[in-house]
Amino acid sequence: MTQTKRALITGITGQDGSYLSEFLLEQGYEVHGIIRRTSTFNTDRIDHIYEDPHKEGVRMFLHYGDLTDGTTLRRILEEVKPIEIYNLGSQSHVRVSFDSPEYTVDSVGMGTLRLLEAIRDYQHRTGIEVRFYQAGSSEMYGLVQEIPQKESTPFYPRSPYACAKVYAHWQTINYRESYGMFACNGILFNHESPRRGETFVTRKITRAVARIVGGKQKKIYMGNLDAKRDWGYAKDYVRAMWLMLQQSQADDYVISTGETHSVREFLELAFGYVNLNWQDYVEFDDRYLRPAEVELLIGDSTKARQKLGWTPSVTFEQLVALMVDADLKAIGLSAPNGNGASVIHDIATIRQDMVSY
Ligand code: NDP
Ligand code: GDR
Repeated sequence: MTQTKRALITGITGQDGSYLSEFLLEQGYEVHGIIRRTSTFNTDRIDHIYEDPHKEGVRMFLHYGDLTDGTTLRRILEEVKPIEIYNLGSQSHVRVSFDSPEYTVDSVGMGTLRLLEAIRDYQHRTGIEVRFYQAGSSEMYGLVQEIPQKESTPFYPRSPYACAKVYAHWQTINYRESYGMFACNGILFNHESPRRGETFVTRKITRAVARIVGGKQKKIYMGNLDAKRDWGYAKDYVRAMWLMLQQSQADDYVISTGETHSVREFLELAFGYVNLNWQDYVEFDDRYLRPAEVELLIGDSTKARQKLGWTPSVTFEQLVALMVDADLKAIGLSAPNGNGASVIHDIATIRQDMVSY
């Protein structure tokens, strides 16, 4: 009889956590996720895969916990006994990290250390190997040192968030080298989807496009339009996380498309997709600027392509189209043409416009 593979995910309620859960369930895993207690439900992205734990054959379970609470992490580890852990939990907004640096660093940096320590003790006590994935970020490259950025490119983090991710990255390597842990760093460049948080620039734009078409919004206020990012599709990127943990050796990998585009180009495409001119709707607001900006990111994922056999499946143009389509659909409007209709399989929630950044 084959043993059920059990995975534990921190950040399961986020964009990546939800896609990774779907992917692992499809692969036959039992999926356990850590969620934070909130006064209103925050499980929109995973509601469609969650099942009543009283039912027979259920393979997805949620546990209350927090990366700032080491005792609970240890307890969950003992209870779940996972063979793979994906550490996706974090205060993941770069601009917000300037407002809440201590909390960001606690959850992103110290949170990773707490989890690594818990795994080290668990492995030592039980002799069971746990494979660990750390959600590293292209933000760690920060100020441009080399183009394109690859695994060997030096880091120059430019925000509390990025500094904390660099700390988590090096701790992950240290636990691998010091204790022989199977611990991998994914250095993932920006990846987006209809489930992207509404305050990240791509989703802020596609949501605004839909709301402007639907007459619910007149303008969109933005910061630096010159920033360039290497944007991919989140569903492709969670597959890479899993592939890293299936190798015979733990290692670090850049995951990226290898193309870079400015925020302005994203605006042009997204508004152009519904036959609007972005310049008629976009206003500047300096509150969306960052104290220090990351101007240019473009990744070289040759190592992942060669060793993991990973390739992205969605182009920049397709990504913009599928995100606009999903946001139109979410407010009851249809796509402007047939393009991308087949990829509208996502939930996209429209919330009150009380968010900033
Ligand atoms: P999201 O912001 O969508 O999700 C973050 C998740 O972390 C949520 O489930 C959130 O819970 C949870 N979380 C926040 N604080 C804590 C905490 N203190 N303890 C436990 N969980 C917490 O991020 P993404 O899904 O986009 O990203 C996943 C990971 O990958 C993050 O670590 C991010 O920094 C990193 N990353 C993301 C990239 C991207 O382009 N998306 C690129 C590179 C790295 P809640 O729902 O309760 O807020
Ligand atoms: P980023 O993503 O900081 O790259 O971090 P974000 O979408 O927030 O910003 C991308 C670029 O767009 C510029 N920008 C704006 N950004 C936001 N959010 N709102 C605006 O109005 C706006 N106007 C211009 C920004 O200045 C920036 O240059 C994301 C997160 O998911 C991180 O967790 C992850 O690690 C990295 O991607 C890789």
